[in-house]
Amino acid sequence: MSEGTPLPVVALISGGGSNLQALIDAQLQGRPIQLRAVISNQAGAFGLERARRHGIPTEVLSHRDYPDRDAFDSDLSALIDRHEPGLVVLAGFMRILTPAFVNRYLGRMLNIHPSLLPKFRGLHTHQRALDAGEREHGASVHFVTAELDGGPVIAQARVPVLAGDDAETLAARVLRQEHILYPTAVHWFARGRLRLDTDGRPRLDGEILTEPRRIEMDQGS
Ligand code: NHR
Ligand code: GAR
Repeated sequence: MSEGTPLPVVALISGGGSNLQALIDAQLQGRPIQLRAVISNQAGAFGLERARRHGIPTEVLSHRDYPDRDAFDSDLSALIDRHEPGLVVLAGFMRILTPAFVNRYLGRMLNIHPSLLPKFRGLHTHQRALDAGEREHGASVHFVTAELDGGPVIAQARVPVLAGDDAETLAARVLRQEHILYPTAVHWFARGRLRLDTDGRPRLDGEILTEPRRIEMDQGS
């Protein structure tokens, strides 16, 4: 069953789109979100195919067609705004966004990042966690700010690092958690339970989140 007026959402992707799929599934299960469009900077992204299968409008905007980030981001925001989203979700989106772009969507743009922030901002997080000898790793959902992967963290899911792991096995374990974590945080936002305060702090159910909410599902191993 649906739960009130759905929140219009635009998703930005670059790749496989399994996190997008988790959000599509949440919508199909009656979560109060409506994916209005999926925009990819990569024409071949499999996530575009996932969107098409569900009748969600898709757009490709290749950063290679632009002289600089400002020009790309300016067209990207024009594309997004056409769909009048209440929330923009980065779901495996691989382009750093300019401060002007980020500030336009401040408080209404989320990212899922494959590490336990503030550890391992940026790329290649799984290999870096292994190289650092971490025994625990995971994923974080945060509000996007101009500081790369530095915005306030809302929720995290942890996984163990197991003997014999390589970046691929570890990434797969993290990804399974992401598919629970992201729809959960998006649902909070859609229900008005989650917001970014004017002072830059995230609030959940009226309470300031002094540390990320932990949500881990059962892990077979
Ligand atoms: N933009 C801002 N301003 N702030 C954030 O927190 C952002 C962001 C854009 C993307 C996702 C992030 C991640 O979860 C994200 C968060 C891309 C890069 C990167 O280095 C780093 C972090 C993230 C996304 N991108 C290269 C670039 O030059 C290109 C890499 C590639 O194309 O493979 O843009 O990890
Ligand atoms: C996910 O692990 C996501 O956290 C990560 O890429 C994967 C995308 O998978 N995001 C980044 O690394 C952003 N730089 P998906 O396309 O199957 O959702």
